[in-house]
Amino acid sequence: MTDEDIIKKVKEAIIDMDLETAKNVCENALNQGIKPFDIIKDGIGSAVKKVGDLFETKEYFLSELIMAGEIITQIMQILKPYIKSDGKAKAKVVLGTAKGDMHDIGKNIVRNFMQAEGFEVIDLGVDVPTDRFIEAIRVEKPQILAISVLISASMPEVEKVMKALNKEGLREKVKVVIGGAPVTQQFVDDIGADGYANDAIDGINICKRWAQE
Ligand code: B12
Repeated sequence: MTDEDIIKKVKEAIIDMDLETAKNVCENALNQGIKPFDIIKDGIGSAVKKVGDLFETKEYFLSELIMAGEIITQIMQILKPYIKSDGKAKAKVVLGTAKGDMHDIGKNIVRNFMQAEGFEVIDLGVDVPTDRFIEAIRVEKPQILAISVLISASMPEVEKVMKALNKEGLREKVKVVIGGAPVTQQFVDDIGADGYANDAIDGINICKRWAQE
């Protein structure tokens, strides 16, 4: 089977909610030498887009979103050991999902990649209110703040964090990168953050650049 065929099978297994096949195909993909991020981007990424579309058109329901989330979490456990670092120590990052938002699969992928790249990551979890972000920045003194947001309703919460950083005099102390499906470069510019990441690798490349500055 070609790499493309096998990645297509990962995608189909997630859309079909077939956990066992998804796990088996992922293992085959890794054995065949396919890079974990290609599985994440072209397999998982395009599957979740389809699952999201089916949810919007009411062909799938919340139970399918939950199941897709569970399958992806389990696939990530298989991929994690294959995500390798170049070993150089990087910067400290405070990471969290915006208030009101419980999505954490993308955030956890970002965390795994960052840790593999030698970043020290303080993961505040999901549904993180502004105060907790601010407190963590005061206490941990990270060089980077990374926020994930998946639902549009929580996007204003990210803006609140930016306003609080300014108000508390912390804005100059951290670079801020935002990622997640509804985020755009325009949104990042509008709220005055520093970086927009389309996917985890994009985000990590931005952070690596900042760490070297
Ligand atoms: C799985 C899923 C769930 C699971 C989440 C499980 C979990 N533990 O995370 C559950 C079932 C809990 C769920 C719940 C809901 N969900 Co939901 N969910 C999804 C789904 C299908 C996949 C999301 C996912 O995990 N993607 C896989 C990861 C790998 O992709 P990702 O998150 O985009 O992350 C990548 C990049 O964006 C980036 N990235 C992400 N964050 C960050 C951060 C930084 C700093 C960086 C650098 C990069 C980065 O890197 C990642 C890897 O490359 C999406 C569909 C979609 N198109 O996204 C809907 C979706 C996000 N959900 C949606 C909705 C509406 C809901 C609910 C409101 C449904 C309901 N009626 O209850 C609730 C919300 C609950 C809440 N308060 O948060 C909508 C949001 C619409 C919107 N724009 O507001 C979507 C888009 C579905 C849709 N098309 O309608 N959901």
